[in-house]
Amino acid sequence: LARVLSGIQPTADSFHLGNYLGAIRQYVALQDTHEAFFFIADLHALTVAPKPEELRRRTRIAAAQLFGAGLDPERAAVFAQSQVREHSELAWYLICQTGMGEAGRMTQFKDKSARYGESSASVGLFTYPILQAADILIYQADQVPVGVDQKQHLELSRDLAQRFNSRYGQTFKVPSPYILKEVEKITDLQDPTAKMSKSSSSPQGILDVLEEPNVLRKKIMRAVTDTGSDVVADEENKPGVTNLLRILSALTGTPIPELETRFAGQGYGTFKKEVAEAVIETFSPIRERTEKLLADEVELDRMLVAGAARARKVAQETMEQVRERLGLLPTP
Ligand code: AQP
Repeated sequence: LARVLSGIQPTADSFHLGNYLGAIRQYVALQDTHEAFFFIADLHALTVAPKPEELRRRTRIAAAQLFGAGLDPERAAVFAQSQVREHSELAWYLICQTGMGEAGRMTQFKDKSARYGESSASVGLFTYPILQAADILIYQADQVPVGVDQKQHLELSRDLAQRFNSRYGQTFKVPSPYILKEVEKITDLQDPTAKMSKSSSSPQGILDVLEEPNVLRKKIMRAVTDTGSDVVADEENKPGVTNLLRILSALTGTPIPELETRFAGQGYGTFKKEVAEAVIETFSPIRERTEKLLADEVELDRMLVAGAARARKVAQETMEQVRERLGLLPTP
């Protein structure tokens, strides 16, 4: 079986529709066809120094949402990144293989550090893509399901794998991104050219998986469209309508041209109502299951520890080879 691996940050109290359509839904589908590893990226979350209690709470909420969305602990190894310590170890080895210029070209660092001011952004935020490369390479992953915002980081992972292999001998599989074009970038409801994002979208611009149906409905009804009234996909002139069409199409499996025909001459109101119902229908069962899972923290933690134990076996195998290749002495 080919291997699939991906991670998601616990940087908010809920995942959003972009995370769900761009990533989580693919995780659930791929667990049936691949050997699957999915983790909550708590080490990545540390780059912005969250409060310890908040990080712990959000890590559990994130895990409960992944299981709530349909990940099955029997089929997929689901764990917190910090529970497999080898991720951090490999990150150091890869940091030593990465050029300063190469790391400096990562656009997400530029965007995120601009928010904090470049000199107060942590070094961890700068080296983040290299830790991400370690996350992927340590499992010898074939494919990495992500949104398009992660494409550049995936390129770096591929470069680092190839460089390591040519310097030290074949060690890592070179991973490929798994990006579904139709949902690669779900945009902000209020700013439909920007990506929907946990940390930069306004509350009105983001649809949270754990949000109450009424709130979801209101946000969608107030989503920015444009002055016309035609429900047609037109990225350039109607980015808001196009985003909503993509969402409805992805959630219902109806092709966009069919939706355009169905809503012809009906204006935005009817269309938005249907989008809202589709989102609510998808999120409600996930929310209910998430709440149930969160009610038993002991069991939730146990599920993650079991997932980590499975993942760690694979990670340790890779690391033994890596240490030997680098010229490090055997560990006790
Ligand atoms: N708007 C989006 N459309 C499609 N995919 C998206 N992803 C994120 N936003 C969208 C994908 O979700 C996965 C998990 O993302 P992450 O938690 O690692 O962080 P991110 O990509 O940086 O997402 P956010 O919401 O913007 O979080 P913050 O604000 O914490 O950085 C990834 O596969 C991502 O591509």
